[in-house]
Amino acid sequence: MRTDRTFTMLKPDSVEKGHIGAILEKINAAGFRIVALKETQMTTADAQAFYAVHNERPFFGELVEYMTRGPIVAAILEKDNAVEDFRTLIGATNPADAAEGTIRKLYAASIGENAVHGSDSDENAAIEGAFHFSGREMF
Ligand code: IDP
Ligand code: MG
Repeated sequence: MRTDRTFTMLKPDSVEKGHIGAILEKINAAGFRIVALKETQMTTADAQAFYAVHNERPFFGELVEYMTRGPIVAAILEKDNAVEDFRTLIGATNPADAAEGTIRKLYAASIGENAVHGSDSDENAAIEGAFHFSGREMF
């Protein structure tokens, strides 16, 4: 299992607010190389599958609604210790708890609309990257 890749999505709120460029710049400045990148929109079935681990949670319906309401930017990122370092860069799930300078502190509105996704393990990074990208889209 490789440890130098993670997967991210700039969620619909980030795209709506025009934050794609600013967030990609933060990612770049933190030393991540972009392996794959695209703007796309998830269907309801896509979001239900992507977040299946949360399907018993009370916020699941709201999460699927949010993640499908507009386009996202999906990306695979490469750096040593990618998963952990990217979670540090984005900050806590709830922006109220996120450290100063983190992407969620800067750009997230709430625990629900929190600007970005970051994989939580090397295994999930590989699964989530493959969910959005074919091998021909990874460089
Ligand atoms: P993470 O994105 O920091 O890994 P998870 O617990 O995996 O956080 O939750 C996935 C996503 O579900 C969050 O990023 C957020 O968009 C949403 N979410 C998590 N907790 C809540 C909540 O309490 N209310 C509404 N939405 C939530
Ligand atoms: Mg998570």
